[in-house]
Amino acid sequence: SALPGLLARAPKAELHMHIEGSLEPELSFQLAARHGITLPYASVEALREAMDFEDLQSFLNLYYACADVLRTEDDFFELGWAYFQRAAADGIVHAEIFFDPQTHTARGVPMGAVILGLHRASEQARRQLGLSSSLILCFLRHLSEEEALQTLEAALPYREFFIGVGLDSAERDHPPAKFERVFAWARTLGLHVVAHAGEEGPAAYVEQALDLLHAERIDHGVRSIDSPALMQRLAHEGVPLTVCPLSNLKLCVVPDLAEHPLPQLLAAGLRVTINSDDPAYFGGYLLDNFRALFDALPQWGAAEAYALLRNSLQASFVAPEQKVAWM
Ligand code: ES4
Ligand code: ZN
Repeated sequence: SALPGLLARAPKAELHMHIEGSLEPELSFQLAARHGITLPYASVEALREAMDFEDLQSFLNLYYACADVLRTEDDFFELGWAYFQRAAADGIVHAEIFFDPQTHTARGVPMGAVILGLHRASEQARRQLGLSSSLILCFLRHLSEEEALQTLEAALPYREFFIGVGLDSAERDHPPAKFERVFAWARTLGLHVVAHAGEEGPAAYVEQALDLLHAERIDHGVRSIDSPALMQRLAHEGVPLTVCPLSNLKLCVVPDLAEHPLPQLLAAGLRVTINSDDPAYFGGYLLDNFRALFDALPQWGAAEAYALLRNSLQASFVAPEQKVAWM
């Protein structure tokens, strides 16, 4: 089925997008030139050709290497502003954006440069594009909980500029249980909590994210399909899943979009949303994800499209009045 044209302009929220994953090769080369950095690729084309991944880790290696060009508050502003312009063009009215401070502070970039640059882009997007947005600070799960605790502490002077914490990076062998204390602390600070789980890791990691971290949304969560009991629980509790179809395809989480578990998740009553994850690396922004998905699923039509859009607004962390105004 073709995606109804109306959908392109319908108001939608994006809830799972890593701002470092929106770094387009052109901007990478511009920033590298600005800072006198030599990238390990000869050209924009050579860097694009390197975006052929076999799993999550092979992607993360390139993603962390490219993030090295982000050095100053202005770099983070430009990164954020480029995303917001693309998001507005896709009809996104609200975005809750992940950032990975540890990727930057480990290289000597100040926490303030990261957060204040992104915040300035967010303010400009609100004023000039009518697009609201919030930041979610993600802990890198391949690092220790001690380092996550230090990161949250370093971000406390900027507490007013982010609304929640998340958990990302290499999932295998880094279960949610490893981060129970730092998530408990975040909750006492009034922060929202989300976590990547069930992308490459098992359904049991989704259960841990719910039971131990008290995650309000699960990022990815596609491996929940392996556990009928968990599927029932997610449907019953109305836990949103932020699913990223092109990401799953590019990282070989699914062999083909036609075999994506999304139709089963939606049919089982789960509150699923569609998101772009790392759009500069995975072949497209939010509408590209919708288009690719609907092209691959002939059984889906306008009813499914609107359910997914409604879920995105409903699963956001904005005030209930704002949700009503959008719908
Ligand atoms: C990520 Cl696709 C994905 N999975 C886990 N962590 C990530 N960080 C950026 N993209
Ligand atoms: Zn992600």
